[in-house]
Amino acid sequence: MNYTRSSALFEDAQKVIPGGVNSPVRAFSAVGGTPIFIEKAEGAYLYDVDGNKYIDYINSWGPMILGHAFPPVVKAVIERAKKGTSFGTPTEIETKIAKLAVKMVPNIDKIRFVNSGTEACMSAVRLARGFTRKEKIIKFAGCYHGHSDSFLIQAGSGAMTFGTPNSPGVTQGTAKDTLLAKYNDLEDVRKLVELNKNEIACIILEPVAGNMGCIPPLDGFLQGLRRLCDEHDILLVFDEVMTGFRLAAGGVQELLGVNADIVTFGKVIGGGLPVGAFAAREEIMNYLAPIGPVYQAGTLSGNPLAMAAGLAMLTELDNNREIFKSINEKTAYLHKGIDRVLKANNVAHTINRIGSMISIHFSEVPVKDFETAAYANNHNFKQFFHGLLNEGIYIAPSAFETWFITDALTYEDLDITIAAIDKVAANTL
Ligand code: KE4
Repeated sequence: MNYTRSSALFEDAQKVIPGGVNSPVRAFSAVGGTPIFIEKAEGAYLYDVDGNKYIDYINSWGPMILGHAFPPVVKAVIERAKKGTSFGTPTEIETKIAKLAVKMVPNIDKIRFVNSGTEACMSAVRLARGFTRKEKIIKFAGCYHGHSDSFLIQAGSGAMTFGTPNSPGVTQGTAKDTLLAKYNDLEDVRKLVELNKNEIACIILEPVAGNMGCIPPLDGFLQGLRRLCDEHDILLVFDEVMTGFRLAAGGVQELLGVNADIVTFGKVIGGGLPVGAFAAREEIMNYLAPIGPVYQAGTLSGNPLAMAAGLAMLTELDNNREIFKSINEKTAYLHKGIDRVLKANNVAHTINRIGSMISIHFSEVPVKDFETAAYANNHNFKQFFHGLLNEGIYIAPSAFETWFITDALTYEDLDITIAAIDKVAANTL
C-alpha cells in the first residue's frame, strides 16, 4: 500500500492539531505507523487519500451500522440543511426522534439530547448525584464513558478504595468520589458498596463492555448489580453509547432483560452526526432543568440537522428489525472464519462476541475483565493490525477496542477478510 499523501497530510496536521488528530486513538500510537487520511467512504468501504480501498471494521467507532453515506441519512441531512441547521429553539423534529427512541428503548419515559457520548455520561452522573443527593460513583476498570473528569480515574493503590486521577488536570478532589471495581466481579462491587454505605449515587458501566475489546457480562452480573442497587438505593446507569440501537433496537436492556435507571446513548443515535443522549423514567428526568434543580444545557443540543440524521437512522432500524438478525449472522460467520484460520496457523487467541460486537485477543486466557484483556500479546496485535491494513482491511488501531460490524458488509467482504487474516497469520504471527 502507498501511504505517501497520508504521511504528508499527517505531517501538516501535526503543525496545528495536537498529535495531528482530534481524538487520540486515531493517531495509531498503540500500533505505531502513520494514520491514514480518509478521502471518502461508502457502504462498508473507506477510500484513503492515496486511492487505497479498505473494508471498514471501525465505522467511525460504531455509528455507521448501516454503512457509510447511508442514502436515507444523506437525503435527510441534505433536505434539512436547506432549512437551516440550528436555531437554538425547540423544533418538532426533536420531539419526533425523542418519541421514537422512547418507543424503541424499554424502561425510559423521557430523553435529553446532547452532543456526544461523553456529555451524555457526564450529565447522567450529575443527574444521579442530584436525584439521590449522594456524591460517590462506582465505575469499572476498563470501562470508558468519555473524557469527563469523573471517569478519567484509575484504581487507588492498596487499601485505598477511592480512585486516583489517570490524567493530569483531573483533581484528587474529583477522583476521591469515583470508586473503581472489577468488571464481572459482583463481590468486588458488594465490598465497595459496604465500605461506602449510603454514599453512592450510582453504579455506571458498559452493560456489554466494548473498550477492553468486547467483553460480555458474565451470567448474573447485571442482575446482581440490579439487586445491589435496589437494596442500597443506588441508581444503575447503563452506558449504551456503543451498544444502544446496535445489540438490539432496545439495546442491552432489551437483549439481556435487565433494566437500568438511567441509560446513555451516542454513536448510532446520531446517524453519523454528533449526538448523545441520556434517558430514564419520568421521576428521574424531571429532576433536570428547567423543571428540576439539576442543571444541564447545550447550544447545539438537539439541533435539527443532527436530529434529522439520527431520526433517519432510528427509523430505518425501527422499521427493519431484521437488520439486527442479519448483522448478527454476519458477525457469527466472521467469528467462525477467523477462529478457523487462526487455529490452522496455530495462533493463540480468544474471540469475544455478542451480537455485532466482536474482538480478537492474542491470548488463550478467557478475557472477562481489564486484567485479562491487558494480558494478551500486544506485539502480535500490532503485527496483525498492520498486516491487515496492508491487505485493505481496516480494524481498530488498538487491542482494547471492539470491531464494529456494519450491515453493509457482504459475505464476499467477510470471506476476503478471513482470507487476509489467514495470510497475515501465516506470514507474520
Ligand atoms: P464520545 O464522547 O466519544 O462520543 O463517547 C464517549 C464514549 C462513551 N461511552 C462508551 C461506551 C464509548 O465507547 C465512548 C467512546 N468510544 C470511543 C471508542 N471506543 C470513541 C473513539 C474515540 O475516543 O475517538
